[in-house]
Amino acid sequence: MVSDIIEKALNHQIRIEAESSQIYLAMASWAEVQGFEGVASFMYAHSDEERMHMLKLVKFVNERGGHAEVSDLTKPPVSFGSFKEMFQKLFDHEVMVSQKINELVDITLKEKDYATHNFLQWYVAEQIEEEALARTILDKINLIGDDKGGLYLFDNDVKLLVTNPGPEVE
Ligand code: OFO
Repeated sequence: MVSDIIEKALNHQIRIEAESSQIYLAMASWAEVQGFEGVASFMYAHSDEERMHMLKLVKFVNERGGHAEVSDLTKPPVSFGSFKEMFQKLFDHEVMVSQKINELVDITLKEKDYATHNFLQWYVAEQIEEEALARTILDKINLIGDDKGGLYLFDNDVKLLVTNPGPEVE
């Protein structure tokens, strides 16, 4: 059984994961409109992943006798300036999420909720990967700068990082 404190903290994380999914969906749409299909596929897939992170938390809260809440969400930006700015935002966002996960882990220790603590280890490992990937991409984009040819090649490259290319709409 989850305590009220843990339930509230997990519900807050559910909201953060849902908002992450929305932000990356907005990035995908913006990239697609700019004609950068590779970046768009990467962002669509990333948005799906965040939804999966959210669902995993929903299931966990409910399985442990709590009630996972679906909350309202903050509207993400419509446009992102440049790819450099967009990937910087993505990196900063992942750093913020890692911090939130760490805070959650801290709460589970204070509450002596070792089951939730154990469950959250998956998120701790996932955040290490997500931050590393975001940093790698940001380093690449910083090297390219505003060079159009470089951006074209980068768009092709980033496709290779996609395991699930996202929605197909005919
Ligand atoms: Fe849910 O891992 Fe990114 O934000």
